[in-house]
Order: sequence, then structure tokens, then C-alpha cells
Amino acid sequence: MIERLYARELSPEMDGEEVSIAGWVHEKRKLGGLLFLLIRDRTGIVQVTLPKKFVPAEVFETAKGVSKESVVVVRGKLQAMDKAPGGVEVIPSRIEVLSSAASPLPLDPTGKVPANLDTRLDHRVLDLRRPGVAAIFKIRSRALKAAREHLLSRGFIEVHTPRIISTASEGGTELFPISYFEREAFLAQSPQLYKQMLMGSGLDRVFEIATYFRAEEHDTIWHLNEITAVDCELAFISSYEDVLEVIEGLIRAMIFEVREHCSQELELLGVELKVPEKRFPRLSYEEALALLEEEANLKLPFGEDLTTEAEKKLGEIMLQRGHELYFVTRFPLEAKPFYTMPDSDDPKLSASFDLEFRGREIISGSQRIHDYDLLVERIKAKGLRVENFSSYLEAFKYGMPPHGGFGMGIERFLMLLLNLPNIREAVLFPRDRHRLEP
Ligand code: AMO
Repeated sequence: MIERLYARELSPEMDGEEVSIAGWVHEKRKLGGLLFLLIRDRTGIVQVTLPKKFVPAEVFETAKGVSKESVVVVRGKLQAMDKAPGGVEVIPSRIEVLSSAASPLPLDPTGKVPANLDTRLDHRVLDLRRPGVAAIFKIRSRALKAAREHLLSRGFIEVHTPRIISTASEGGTELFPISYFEREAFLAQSPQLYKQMLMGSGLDRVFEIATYFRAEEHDTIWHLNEITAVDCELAFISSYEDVLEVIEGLIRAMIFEVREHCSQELELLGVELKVPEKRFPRLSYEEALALLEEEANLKLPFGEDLTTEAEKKLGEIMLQRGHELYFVTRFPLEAKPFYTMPDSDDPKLSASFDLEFRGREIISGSQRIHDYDLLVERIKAKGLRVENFSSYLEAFKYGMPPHGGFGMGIERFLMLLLNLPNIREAVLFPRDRHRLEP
């Protein structure tokens, strides 16, 4: 490894020490006989100060000639310096250019020259050099670490199910067909059928940090065609309430971890995270419709999913009552996929739920049908072909416990958590209707 310290590791107490730093040339400034280089690494910025008279001539010339965003290693003496970032500066005895950046730059990584999202995404590697952009992915990594550790600690095991599938799980219109030798195949929309099959295997609590591929044509700030999700399934549940409790624990663990370990990143993004409630309110679909009619004068017909406008209004109403996170439960059966358990009291309804975060769905899930005959009936009722599900159905023939689960879109979660204006901000290299590069 090239010997170096990160910006964060330097402090005024190290005054007089020889140090090496490495990073990108963030800024270059000349002031009379003084030349300044600001060197950026993933932790911050270090000022390199070059008084022409006191640094070797070749070092001065190298610094003078280096282009912005080139990668350099600088060795020199650290000096305490009030006015410099982090209270230190480095007076170099050596500068090595490891990689020279071409100019002009297609995007200004200092953020001084603003760029629209499309331009930023076209040049995403340069965009990610901006600390406020990188912060999102540091938070994403932390949140997923917390999710994984929390679920493992609750007895879930991590699994990986196929990403190449032969049958739709969430509705046929959202599939990306692929060529799989001489057969028809698709990219997986979710691990749904496999995680349920695993409930019949004896591995009675599983999770997967999975990629979903959705061929949805809409082009909105909320939708992607490739997303990452935390997908869980657990068996021997008494009702979907058992699943809601897992979700509360998971969301709280993720938010606590980010609050505790990402304070710098949150500050960069100007975000203050509230401590989530221990128990998120439950609101049935029918209660939600009534509330929307009473409080927002919005009348929705029974049977359809909540519209974006209705979700948003409901979010405002719930926020006024002090709730950022709440469940909407018992959706109409017809609005839910075939595997969803009908409600035990009202056959028009289902044992399903969404978790809403300030007016937007971030999770959906349900108790599933575990009875073979009922499952076949529901597949037929949805107009699907039973023979397409034969290997899935086999798992229900030979002993399947009651079970339920959910899927949480990570990008949606981050978008809401960090108040991002567009879901594309929460994914490194987004895939949408128009974007397949970079
Ligand atoms: P669903 O299709 O509702 O449920 O997806 C679960 C969660 O995934 C996220 N999500 C998306 N995010 C961005 N862009 C999209 N196009 C997109 N589609 C889905 C959302 C959503 O809440 N198998 C069920 C889950 C289950 O019942 O276990 C499923 O896939 O955050």
C-alpha cells in the first residue's frame, strides 16, 4: 500500500511531523508567491501550502502544472494552521502525480458549478467525488449493515435465491425477458416464490438483500427498473402482526445505526433523524379511506390501491398526528398478488400491509396462503396458469407452516430517510426507462 494518512487523521497536535497524504486535487490557488493545493480524500480536505522560496523548485513546478482532479501523493511537514481546513497545512518536500486528470472536466466535483441530475448521472464517478453525494452511499452501507446484523441476531439466515426465473411472481407486465438457451426466462422481480418455498424447507426465517428487476415503464422520481431490497420471510406466525413486529425492530435498528455512526454524513446532507416510535400506528385500508374523506375531502372507491395523491395526503394527516411511520393494513384482496392470505373476517380484504414513511410506501408484505388448495384456487382466480407454478406449488403439498414476510426497497427507504428529491440519488448507477449507462 502507498503510505498515507487520511485528512481526518491529521490534527494540529501533530505540528512538525513528517506526513504523507494522497488524494484528488480539489482546488488550486495562487496568491503572490504562494501556491495552494487542496487535496481531497474520502474523509475530508487537506491544504498543501507551497511558498515558492521554501519548497524545492521541482516540487513547486509539479504543483503548478498539475491539473484539477489529478491524483497525487504529497509528502511534507505538517504545520498547525488556524485558517486551513482541519486546522493543519502540509509544506511539501515531494509531490508525485499518480494520475493526471484531463481537462476540461465534464462535471465540477467541487459542486461550485451546478449541474442537473442527468449530467451528474452521466458522469457519476466524478459526481461521487462530492462529499454530499458520497455521504448517501456511506449511509446506505451502514443502514444495510444494521439490517443484516439485526436480522441475523433475530435468528434469520441470509439466503440467495435465483435472479433468473421462469415464472412471474408479482404480475406479468413487469418482467424483463431474457434469452436463456432455448427457453424463455426472465429477470427476477423479487425472491417471493423462493423465499416462500424455503418456509417449507425448515429454514423457517430467511432474508435476502436482493436485486429486483421491474420492467415498469413509468418514469417518475419514485421508480427504478433495478432496485435493491431487504426481503424477509418467517414461518409459524399467528398473524401478520408477527411480521409487523419484525419490521418495527428492523427499521428502528437501521435508523439508530445511521444516527449513531453517520453524524458527519447527516450533517452534510442537512438531515436530522427523529427516533422512530417503538410501535408504528396501524391503520386499516378502510380506516385510511374514511380518514381521507373526512380530513382531506378525498373520496376513493373501495378496491383500488391508494393513489399517489391519497398516500401523500394520508402522510400529511399522519404527520400532523406525530407519526412519520405507519402501517396501512388489510388491503382489498383483489388489489394484492395471488399468494396473499384472505382476511379471516372479511373475504373481500386480505392479511396484507404496507409500511408508509411520510406518505410513501417503503415496504409491502402479507401473511401468505399456506394451504395448497386455496393457493391453486387463487392462482386460477387471478387468471394465471397453474402449470406455470408447479415447482412452487410442490412446496405446499408436503408440509408448509403458516408464514408471512415483506420486501423493503432500500432506495425508497433512503429517499424518504434523507429527504432526497429523486430516487436516483440513492443508487450508484441507476437503471431507469432511459438509462443503461454508465
Ligand atoms: P412490492 O412489489 O410492493 O412487493 O415491492 C416491495 C418494495 O420494493 C420497492 N419497490 C420499488 N422501488 C423503486 N422502484 C420500483 N419500481 C419499485 N418496485 C418496488 C418498494 C416496495 O414497497 N414480493 C413483495 C414483497 C412481499 O410481500 O414480501 C413485493 O415485491 O419499496
